[in-house]
Amino acid sequence: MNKERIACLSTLLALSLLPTGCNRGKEPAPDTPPPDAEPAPAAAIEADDPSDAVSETRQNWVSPATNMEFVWLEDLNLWAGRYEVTNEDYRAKAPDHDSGRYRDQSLNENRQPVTRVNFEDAIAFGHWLTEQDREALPAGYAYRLPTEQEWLAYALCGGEHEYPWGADWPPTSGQAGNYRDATAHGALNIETDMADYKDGFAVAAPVEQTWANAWGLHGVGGNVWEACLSDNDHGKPGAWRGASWYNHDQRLLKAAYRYVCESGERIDISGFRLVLAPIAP
Ligand SMILES: [Ca+2]
Repeated sequence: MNKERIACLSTLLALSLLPTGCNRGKEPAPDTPPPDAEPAPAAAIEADDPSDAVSETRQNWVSPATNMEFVWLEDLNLWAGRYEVTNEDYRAKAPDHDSGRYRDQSLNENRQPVTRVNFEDAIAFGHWLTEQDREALPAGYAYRLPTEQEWLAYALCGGEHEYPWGADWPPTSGQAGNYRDATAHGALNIETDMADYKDGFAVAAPVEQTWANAWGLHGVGGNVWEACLSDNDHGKPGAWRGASWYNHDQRLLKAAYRYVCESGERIDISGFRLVLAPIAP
C-alpha cells in the first residue's frame, strides 16, 4: 500500500469515526478563498478562431482508442468529455488500476468514474490518449485537463448561477448531481445536510446515470472532484472542482469553490474529465 493510499484511507477512516454531528466541516479542507473565486461569465473565455479543418469536424467526437464521448462546445472552441473518465477508460492505459471501495460500497465498477488518481496521473492520461488517437485527431488539437476557467464555463453553461444546477438550495431531487444525499445517509449511516435531496446513489454513480446539464455534460457537479489546470499555466495543476458523492456542505457545492490539495494525493473522491482542445502555440 503506497503512502498516498494510506493517507487517503486514514483521512476517510477518521471522518467515518467522528461522532454524530461532527462530520460537517471535516470534508476536504477549504482553500483560502482566492480573489478570483467568483464565477467568471462565459464572455471572459476568449476562444480563438477555429481553423477551416476544425470547423468541418464540429460534431461530437468519439475517441477511437477508448470510445470516450466528447461534446463540441462552440463557446469554448473545444470538445469536453460528456462524462468523467471511467474506471474502464482509465484501465485502457493502466489495466491494474483499482479505485477500491468505501466501506462496503465498490468504487471500482467499469462505468463508475475513476478515483484514487492525482494530478500527475490525470495529466498523463491526457497525453497517453493523445498518442493513441493521434492519427485521427483534428489538426492542432490534443486531449488535456480543462483549465479552471473552462470548467467553470461549462459547469454553469455560460451562466453565473451559484450552483451547477441553478440558484436553489437544496436542489430538487433528479435535477442536480450525485452528492451525499438521503441515499448515502441511509446506506452509509452518515450525517448529511441534504437529507431532503435524493439522487439514488450512496457512492460514485455510473457516469451515464448522473444528471446532465443543459450543454449535455453529465456529472459536472458531484460524483467526483474533477482535476483542473491552472488558468495561467496549462501545464500545472490548478484545483479540483465540482465536489463529489461524499460532499454535502453547501459551501463546497458552490461552483466557485476550489479544492486545493497536495498534487500527489490519491483519494476516493477525486477523478477527472478531459477536453479535446487547441494545442497552445
Ligand atoms: Ca448520492
